[in-house]
Amino acid sequence: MPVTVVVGAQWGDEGKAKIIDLLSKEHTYVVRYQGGHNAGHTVVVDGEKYALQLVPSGVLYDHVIPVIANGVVVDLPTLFHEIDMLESRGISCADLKVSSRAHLIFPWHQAHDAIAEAMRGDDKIGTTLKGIGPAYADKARRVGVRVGEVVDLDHFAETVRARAIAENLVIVQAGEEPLDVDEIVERFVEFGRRLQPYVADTVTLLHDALAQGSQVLLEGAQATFLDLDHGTYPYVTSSNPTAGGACAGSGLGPRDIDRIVGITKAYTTRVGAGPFPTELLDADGDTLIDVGKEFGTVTGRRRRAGWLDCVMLRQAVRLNSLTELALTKLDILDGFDEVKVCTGYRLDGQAIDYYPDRSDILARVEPVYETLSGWKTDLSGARERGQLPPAAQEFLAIVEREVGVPVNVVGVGAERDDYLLWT
Ligand code: 2SA
Ligand code: GDP
Ligand code: MG
Repeated sequence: MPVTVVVGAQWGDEGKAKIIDLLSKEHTYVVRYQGGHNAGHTVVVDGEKYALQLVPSGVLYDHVIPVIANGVVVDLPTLFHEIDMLESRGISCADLKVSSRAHLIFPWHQAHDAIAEAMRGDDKIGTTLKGIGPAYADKARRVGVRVGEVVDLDHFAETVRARAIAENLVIVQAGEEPLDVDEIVERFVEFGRRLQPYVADTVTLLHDALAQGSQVLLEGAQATFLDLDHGTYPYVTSSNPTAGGACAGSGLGPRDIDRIVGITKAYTTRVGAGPFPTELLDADGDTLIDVGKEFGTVTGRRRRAGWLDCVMLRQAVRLNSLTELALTKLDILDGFDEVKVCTGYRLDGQAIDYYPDRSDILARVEPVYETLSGWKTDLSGARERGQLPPAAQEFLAIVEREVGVPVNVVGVGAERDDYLLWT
């Protein structure tokens, strides 16, 4: 299996990093292919928590070469803060490679993100305000600054200055304070200098690695239903987390990939605005948030929570060609008397057999639930299929039946080893 993709099957925070950490044991290259420091990927090892935003989650293993590929938008202050944090904890980032084709995030992107959100009034997206959307917009309108430009720092300084001056015009027009151009140029030239040893042609690197028989893991951030094309537009991020985006974002071709793992929680969460058919606005929802510690890894925002939605997961299988699921946080359902699984939607009283293409329609569907009795057992110590109580086994069997792909791994705790193999 030379190339595996890991993709969020819901609205993010499914526990992708924990599964990537697990799969990293058998991969040499772990590659982020989209998003930026809006991501918060958490790995817990021996009680030590690592919350990663840009550096791939495989970094905790010595044998892994972490790669930030062309599809990522890179915030240099965050990248170096993260490298310093990891190195101060004994984790080397010396092998890190950053694609020369990746685009950089600058302070004006964050300013534009805030202005755009403010202009939406009550209909905010609920972005992370990290400048992700504006950075991808600049890439699309061909005025972005790419990582490779730091190899010539004089030219880089000129480009950054010109961009900052142009963006200040727009910022002032929006009634905001202009940015300090000299300060930005000076600071980013220093970041650029520090970035130079990490810059690489990661497309050639990854193809050469495959030719030599290396195993490559492509790490998605955010998730299928935050995808710019296939998510709940406009309440989405500005990249393509879906498996197709893994090709564009890394330079590997579709035929290089043979395993695509969708990550789902045993329930559903979302942070930010947008439709959410199975959302629970009652005590059960509060329990999922409190027991599941559902707060944004980057922003600390309280997430929204609801029951597992198999209609979404079926759509995620189609959109990503998922070969399997990994299901995390089954342990969070331990205390419930009853557990529900959404197996269908009704629209205006009629059952529908498709995933609505419009957010306003999705906001109107009513979930159809199958209700199971809870297992009321602490699952955190379970390490084998047979150690799961019958009700938990039934839950997993329903998911496999409804979604149509096998569940291979089941998470029962936040620690690296808190999982069991289901198939
Ligand atoms: P953006 O900032 O432009 O990408 O925001 C657009 C939407 O994408 C959502 N988004 C996320 N959703 C879940 N988790 C994310 N990462 C952090 C985490 C988020 C946090 O791990 O918890 O700390 O709040 C993430 N990043 C972007 C975002 O909420 C908008 O709905
Ligand atoms: P990601 O963005 O998909 O990598 O997910 P986050 O790191 O944002 O959020 C997932 C959270 O759940 C993290 O705090 C993980 O440590 C935690 N987690 C992952 N898998 C499990 C699990 O099986 N059980 C429990 N209790 N926590 C888990
Ligand atoms: Mg996250």
